[in-house]
Amino acid sequence: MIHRAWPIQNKMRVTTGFTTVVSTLVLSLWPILAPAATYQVGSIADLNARISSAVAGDTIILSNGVYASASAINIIKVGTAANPITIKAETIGGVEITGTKGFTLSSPAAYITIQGFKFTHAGNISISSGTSHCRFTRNLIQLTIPATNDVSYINISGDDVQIDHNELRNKSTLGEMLDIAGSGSQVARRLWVHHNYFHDFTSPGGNGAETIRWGLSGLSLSTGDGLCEYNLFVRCEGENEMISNKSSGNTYRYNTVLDCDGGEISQRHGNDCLYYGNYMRNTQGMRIYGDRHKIFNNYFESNSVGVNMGNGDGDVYNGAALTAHDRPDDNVVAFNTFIGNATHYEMGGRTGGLGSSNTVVANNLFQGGGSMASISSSAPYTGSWSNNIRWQTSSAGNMPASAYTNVNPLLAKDSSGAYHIQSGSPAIDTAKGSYNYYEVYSTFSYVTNDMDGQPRDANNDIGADEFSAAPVLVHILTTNDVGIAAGLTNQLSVAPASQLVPPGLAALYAVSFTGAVFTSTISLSVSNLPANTTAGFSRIALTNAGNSTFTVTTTGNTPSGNYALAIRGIGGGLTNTITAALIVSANAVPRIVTIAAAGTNVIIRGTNAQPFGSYLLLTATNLTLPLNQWSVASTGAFDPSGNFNLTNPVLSGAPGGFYLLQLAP
Ligand SMILES: [Ca+2]
Ligand SMILES: [Ca+2]
Ligand SMILES: [Ca+2]
Ligand SMILES: [Ca+2]
Repeated sequence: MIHRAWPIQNKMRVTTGFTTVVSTLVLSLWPILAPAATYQVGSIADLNARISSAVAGDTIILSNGVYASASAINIIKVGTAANPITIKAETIGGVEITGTKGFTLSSPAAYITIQGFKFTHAGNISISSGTSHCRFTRNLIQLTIPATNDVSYINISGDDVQIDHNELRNKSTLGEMLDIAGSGSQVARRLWVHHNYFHDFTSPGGNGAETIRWGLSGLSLSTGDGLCEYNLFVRCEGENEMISNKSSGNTYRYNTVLDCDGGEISQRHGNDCLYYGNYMRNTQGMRIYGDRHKIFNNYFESNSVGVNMGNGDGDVYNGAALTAHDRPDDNVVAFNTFIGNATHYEMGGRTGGLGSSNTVVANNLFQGGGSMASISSSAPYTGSWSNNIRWQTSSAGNMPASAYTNVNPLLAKDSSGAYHIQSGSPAIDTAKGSYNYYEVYSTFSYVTNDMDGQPRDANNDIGADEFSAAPVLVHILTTNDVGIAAGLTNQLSVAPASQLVPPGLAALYAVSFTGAVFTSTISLSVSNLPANTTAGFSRIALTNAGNSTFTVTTTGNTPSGNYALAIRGIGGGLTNTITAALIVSANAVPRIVTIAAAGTNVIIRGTNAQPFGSYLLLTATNLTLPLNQWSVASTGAFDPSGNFNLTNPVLSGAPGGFYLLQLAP
């Protein structure tokens, strides 16, 4: 197939013969004047050409296939909020970009959406400073980076970037999966990272292999207002800092971090960040530097450490270098659930360390595992401890006896695999406000929900879980919740939506599947067929994404009528249904719909014929002439839809005539 970079809706109007030529001449002028349109292209060269002339609202579709890039695919175009420029794969996961480099978005690019690609090229993806509102969604990113190169999957310096529903996997080189910088001393603002699946980052050795590095020391006092939520991280072990936050005012919530041995969420630089509603299991927990962070509603299970309050080697507020391990001041660790961690809460040692100051540790629930609080005596530690629950931890460590109640919190695992408090738990309604080290009282008014996303009631429960019957909005994420196919509400599509067939003929539909779960397979079936009809799919099983031709074959005994065929795709725990209309006509009688003179031609159009059936076009000057004396003007076959469109030359000065369509025997 030749892919022409014309608007698709206009391609559909191209018909046959002389009409094609006219359409080509007209349509080739359209892009100059074009309003927003949808284009399909089949090469990198055509993609680049179409990008270079894109206007707000355009959608550019790259046909499924594998394409090798020889250089960056540069984008500097500007869409709008209402009319973004969308560049997408024909189907999600159906287009792979190999070669040297993928998309590079540079100033002033804005409102650009990149959707559905598989990126395996060697160089990074870049969203530069000066861009805004660009989005990468439902892409699979597994770059082919030479082993000794320091390359990130995506470098982000633009504002209002959205990175969602991507799968970023299998990295083993220096460089981040998401490398967030900025411009001047300002970190990229309002970045939204959500519903991504980050997994299998193996250590190349050394620093600079964070799964996400959000800022830099030199940007750390600028406010990012970033939001990192509903992401799943599995086996992200590029280095100890699984996430390294190096800017201020960001929120990390509702993420799930599993099996990142030695990997931690590192609050490395910056102030005023929120960490809440995160689930961490078999990791190195959270490590905190900087001031005024709030760590609440988190669920820490079977980690080497739950929360590691850093031991500073400088105080940025008092002029220490931005690269310092800023002494943690005025942080809050409250309403968390700690289960079976080797050490639940600690401040480690540091030679000459400044320690940490004024940390509130309150209303947490500790069960099993090792020490509740292991505080190095090599540096100052100040704070307050109050109203925690301890049950079967190996020791209280440095937590004062007045700061906890030793009582069974009645925890039990629910179907999501997380321990929750049960009816009758002493944690229910027993949380309290707390004074900090400086005798300032807090009611924790910002704790308005729990680790399930359920609202806190009038009397907060101790720990991350509020005992509640409200809908659960947050849970330990699985691969069903994140990545390129998560959240798609209708993964099946069918085209055309309706087919008309006379009895005895077949109707063909294209069924497309864009994936329920990345690794899942669906099997296709159909119901609601008319009597005396058979049906089949060219491919019964589709994995991740693909197409199947669905054929319905009627017989002479198929009753006429209008049938809503229910096509189902079942798999991955989901059933998707889509309806295709099949209209079985009474026996076909072709008819001429229009007949008109056009220059030296007469054009006859008609419908309702047997698809692919043969015909004779007869002509005579005298309508009463016996049929066997009419002459044959032309012969041919009806098109697949049973339509016909005949162009016949008429000699200049010829007398008027009559036409008759005869079905070939
Ligand atoms: Ca690091
Ligand atoms: Ca500080
Ligand atoms: Ca309560
Ligand atoms: Ca709850």
